[in-house]
Amino acid sequence: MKFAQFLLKNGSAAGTPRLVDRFSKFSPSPLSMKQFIDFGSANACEKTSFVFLRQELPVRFANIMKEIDFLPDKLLSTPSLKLLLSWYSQSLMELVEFLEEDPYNQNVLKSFTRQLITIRDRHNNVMPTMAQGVLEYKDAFGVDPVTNQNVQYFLDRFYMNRISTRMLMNQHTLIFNGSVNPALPKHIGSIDPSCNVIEVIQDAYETSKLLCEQYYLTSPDMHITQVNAKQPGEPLNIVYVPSHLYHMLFELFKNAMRATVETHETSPHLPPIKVRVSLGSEDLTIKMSDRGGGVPLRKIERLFSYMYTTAPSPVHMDNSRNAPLAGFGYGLPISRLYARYFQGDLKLYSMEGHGTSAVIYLQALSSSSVERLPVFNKSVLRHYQASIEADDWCMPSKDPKKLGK
Ligand code: P4A
Repeated sequence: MKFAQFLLKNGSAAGTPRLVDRFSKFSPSPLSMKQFIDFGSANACEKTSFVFLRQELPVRFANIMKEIDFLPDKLLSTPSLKLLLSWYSQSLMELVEFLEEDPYNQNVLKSFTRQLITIRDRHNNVMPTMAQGVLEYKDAFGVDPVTNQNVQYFLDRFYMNRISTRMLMNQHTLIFNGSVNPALPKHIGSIDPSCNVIEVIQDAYETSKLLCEQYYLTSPDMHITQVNAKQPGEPLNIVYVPSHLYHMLFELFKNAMRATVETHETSPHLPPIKVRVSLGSEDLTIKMSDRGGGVPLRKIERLFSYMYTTAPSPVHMDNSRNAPLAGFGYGLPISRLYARYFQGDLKLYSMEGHGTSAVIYLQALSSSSVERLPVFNKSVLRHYQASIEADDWCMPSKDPKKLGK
């Protein structure tokens, strides 16, 4: 009987604390776009990828499991969080079994790839399950600024970890399991070495427009302008994961359309959504501006808050196709994580009364596109153990008029 099977028979989580301790002592190793591409190029070596992943995936899983442990007990004890933890324990155990296996044995490589698919599928529902846990916590204990801040800190790290482990598993299974995708022969797994940004923008716009028309029976036009400061006149291409870029743009288009349609309900004309793309020597920047009335500064942070945006609940919706255009869920915070994952960012600039500009910053150079990963260490601990201190900024006085009397 194998080690992991032994542990399993003794209850799903038994024994994993030791594995978590052992592997969380290592820091995750961020990969660059170049390294991702090398794993999948002509000299693609399944053995090298296997040897890397059988260590790196346990390290990434263990690092985040260590952090899950520091969540408030009231959240950890929900059925949702227990289920979620059992997935992580199970996957960690299954992965470490491969540390004893022979990388030169083809059958080992085959079964590793199959195992990665099993693990990826097991974790498919992590987001709705975590959201359910947060919802239960919120319903029972309410939201206060400190809890909101801690949940935000944790979930940004947790979901970034998830984006990264799925990226690793996807790359390995796409490159070594299948043949080349005949529709996308140049792709390296999920990476497009010459991702045409304008095409992805048009794609995301069209899909969002369809949803918008289904729901509102109308939709705003889009105007694109582009500047290639590096090579004037050339198309705007970068090395990127098109599905990540699509995810961000689709989210931003849904928001822009919703705001535009809802603030111009009575007007026959909808102001177009303006998208400007520019490629400089460091950044590729996409700015999407709408005239949807904007959001006051006070409420901008909330649009990125997991706690404030967790509503009851896409999980229980009969048909997710009937979902209104945006409005709940983790669209914006997750989109920002996708942007940050390869050292970019996503920001909102709003002018209340006028409209909103959303800006996506991406690294223009593949040498600068390196994974941005959370690591468990002492300064994380400090963060979770921080007590509630008195705020070091004054509160506005309740009634200034009374001061003079
Ligand atoms: N004005 N501007 C935006 C929204 C409003 C906006 C909005 C009322 C608020 C919430 C929402 C969708 C739209 C925008 C573009 C953005 C973000 C917000 O990228 O015009 O769903 C949660």
